[in-house]
Amino acid sequence: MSRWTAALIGLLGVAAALAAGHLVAGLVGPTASPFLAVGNTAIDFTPTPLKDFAVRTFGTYDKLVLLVGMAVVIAAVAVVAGLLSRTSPLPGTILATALGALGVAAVLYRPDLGQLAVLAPVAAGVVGVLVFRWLHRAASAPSAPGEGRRTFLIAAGASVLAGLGGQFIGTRTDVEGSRSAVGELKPTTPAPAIPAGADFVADGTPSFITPNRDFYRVDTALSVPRVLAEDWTLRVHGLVDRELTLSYDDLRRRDLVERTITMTCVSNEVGGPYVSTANFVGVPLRDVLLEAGIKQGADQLFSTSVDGWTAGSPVDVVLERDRGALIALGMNGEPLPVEHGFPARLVVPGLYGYLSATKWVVDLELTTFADKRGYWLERGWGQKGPVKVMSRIDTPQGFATVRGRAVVSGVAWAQPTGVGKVEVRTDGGPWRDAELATAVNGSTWRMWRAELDLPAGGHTVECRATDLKGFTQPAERVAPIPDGATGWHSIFFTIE
Ligand SMILES: Nc1nc2c(c(=O)[nH]1)N[C@H]1C(S)=C(S)[C@@H](COP(=O)(O)O)O[C@H]1N2
Ligand SMILES: [Mo]
Repeated sequence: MSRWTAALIGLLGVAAALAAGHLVAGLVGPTASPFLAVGNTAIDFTPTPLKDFAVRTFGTYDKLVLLVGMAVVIAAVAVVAGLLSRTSPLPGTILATALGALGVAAVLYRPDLGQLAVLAPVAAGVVGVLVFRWLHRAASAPSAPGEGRRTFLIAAGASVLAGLGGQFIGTRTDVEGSRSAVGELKPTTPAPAIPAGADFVADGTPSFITPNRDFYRVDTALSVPRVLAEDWTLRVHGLVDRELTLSYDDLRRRDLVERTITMTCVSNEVGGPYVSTANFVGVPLRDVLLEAGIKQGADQLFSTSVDGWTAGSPVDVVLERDRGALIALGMNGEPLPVEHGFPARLVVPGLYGYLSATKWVVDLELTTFADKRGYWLERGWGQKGPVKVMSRIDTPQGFATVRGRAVVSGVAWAQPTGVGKVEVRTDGGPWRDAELATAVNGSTWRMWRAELDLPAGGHTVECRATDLKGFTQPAERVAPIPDGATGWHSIFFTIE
């Protein structure tokens, strides 16, 4: 058997295994697909520094990078197994079995998958072994001329069909249909209109409201959970006087409030992009918790998403009357986009998302920090995540060349207090006040601009914000882990 044939047998055997797993997963739970289950489990087991590196480096594409990386590794292993199997099919058989076993382990580890889901990786293992041995036999001892080639084509074609079939069945849940059926979520209390002077878009800041398609996205979900509004419920339990189970209709029939809120990710580096602002529509979280009645001693609101991700928020913070924490159903005039948590998510102004902003939320448990630890707390991030005062230069971009008078502009945030001042300085000189855009509320970012009168040549510009309580963003550069970056953003640019 030639090396090419041997390598191809390895590849086709593994492709058949993954395709069979994907097909069965379409029936028993899409994330049970061995490829996705192993990927999701890999995400959960990835050491925190590597995960932070991935979020930092690849941003929203981190999952695509992981999927492609996994495909490359699996293909390489498949080729090696094929090459080792030139005389005996044993190495390939072992590989297919190992793939199935890895898939079973990954599926059992996933909190969102039932026992039935192991059928998907089991199918992958069995089909992988059978197809591999069948191809091997056809190539090493063909009973008719051309049998090898014919067998290969059948295996490749059937794998493609099975993979596509699994994808089709698995995504047949009509989550977009459910989203459109929700219709308009009309707030009884709309947010005040955004004043005209709230941003400096003409000078290069982002728009005050971030369009949904541009809103940053950070989560551990390799495939976005697809939950129908009509199937969704939220359970409130634990240290409460009465347990509640709320349906989507229960929530949307209440008086909905709309709040303009800036969300921030703790992984955001100084100058980074993980901050966005939206009008969220929902039910005050405080009201729901008070209805359930919180028992003495509960200091943690432990929220769980449908895919098993968890966050622990301080109870005293989510209960603050002025905090404005929401069980959000809508975002910028539409039901939440699926990637941002449809049917429902939490939004707590002034807390980083990792311990408060659970998307696809299905469970709220009142408990204690001593009893339970959320996903990122378990992985080395802080227990309390108040958003730190921060400012960012958006224009000019680093290393840009500017003609004539330079205008520097950007955003600053200090939720829930609000930004009182932004200062800029050039080339290490004295600080001077930037012009602030109209404030919207303390839980949103604030745009700023300053005109610079500088000679031609290279310059460094820095900014720093002060909140309305007088606290100024510190100079000290601190990395995001464990509770958020600090330091002044600084940009080098050239005036022509
Ligand atoms: N279910 C779930 N919710 C989640 C996360 C997650 O990984 N899974 N990530 C959190 C983090 S770290 C942040 S910063 C925000 C980001 O919300 P966005 O993707 O809508 O911007 O969601 C939070 N909610
Ligand atoms: Mo985050």
